[in-house]
Amino acid sequence: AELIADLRRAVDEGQLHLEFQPIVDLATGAVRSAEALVRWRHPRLGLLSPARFLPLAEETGLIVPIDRWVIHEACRAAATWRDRRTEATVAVNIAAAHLRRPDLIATVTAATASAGLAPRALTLELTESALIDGSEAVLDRLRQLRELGIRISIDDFGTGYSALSYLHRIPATELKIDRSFVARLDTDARAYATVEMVTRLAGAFELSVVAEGVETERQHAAVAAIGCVHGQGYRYGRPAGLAQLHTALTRP
Ligand code: G
Ligand code: G
Ligand code: MN
Ligand code: NA
Repeated sequence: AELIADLRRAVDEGQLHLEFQPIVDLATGAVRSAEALVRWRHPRLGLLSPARFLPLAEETGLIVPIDRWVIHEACRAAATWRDRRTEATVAVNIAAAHLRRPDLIATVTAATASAGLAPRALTLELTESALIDGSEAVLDRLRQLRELGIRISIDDFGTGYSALSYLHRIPATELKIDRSFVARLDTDARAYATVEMVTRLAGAFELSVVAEGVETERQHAAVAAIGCVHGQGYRYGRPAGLAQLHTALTRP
């Protein structure tokens, strides 16, 4: 309960910050994008990961102002790195509760405009579960976002209901293969087949595809051999501050 009051203050008092994790082109290693991940430096408890406070934020509705802050901050950050690599995009995670709000469009529009960022440089990561219980209004909102140029990525793909029919309806631009499949690639033929299938599915739907949670050389070789285009994980870089991402972006 006390943590709720603290969290309410956290946004206003500037206790949140972002880390960025690179998303690379598997063939060249070049950084193509970065996922923004929120962190909370609590005055007494120290650095808290999203796992510690996002569930609470979701229960209390505080997730919406937090996500809003993240979107603004991520767009500002992306504007600083677009001088270095003009095509690199930024990805932010959007909570289900936020997706249900009509004002998401206004938030995103304001954030990109005030940062001077092209809408196509922003990706919204949505989980399957957030999309599955999505109403017609949510689908309509996603279509409007797409028309503005915003990219839509389906996060943790394969872990939700995976009703393939919804892929036909959601105007996605990308699938992110959940890291649980990547983690078992070497030892589990079914995990391997899942990564293969999702990669082919992405190809057929003309979607970009990211293998998440690539940690080892073997996993990197496997996802590259399968034909996955992009990778994210400790093999390429951990979530880190903006300065470190700038360095990664200047690597060829
Ligand atoms: O960075 P870390 O592995 O601790 O993140 C854990 C989870 O928190 C991930 O599933 C990620 O999607 C989620 N997350 C991180 N940052 C944000 C954010 O700004 N908004 C929302 N809604 N989720 C986030
Ligand atoms: O659910 P989402 O994909 O948004 O979660 C992103 C989270 O995954 C981040 O919190 C990040 O810390 C974590 N992550 C990123 N790369 C790796 C990895 O290679 N291994 C593991 N175990 N976690 C990772
Ligand atoms: Mn994500
Ligand atoms: Na994910």
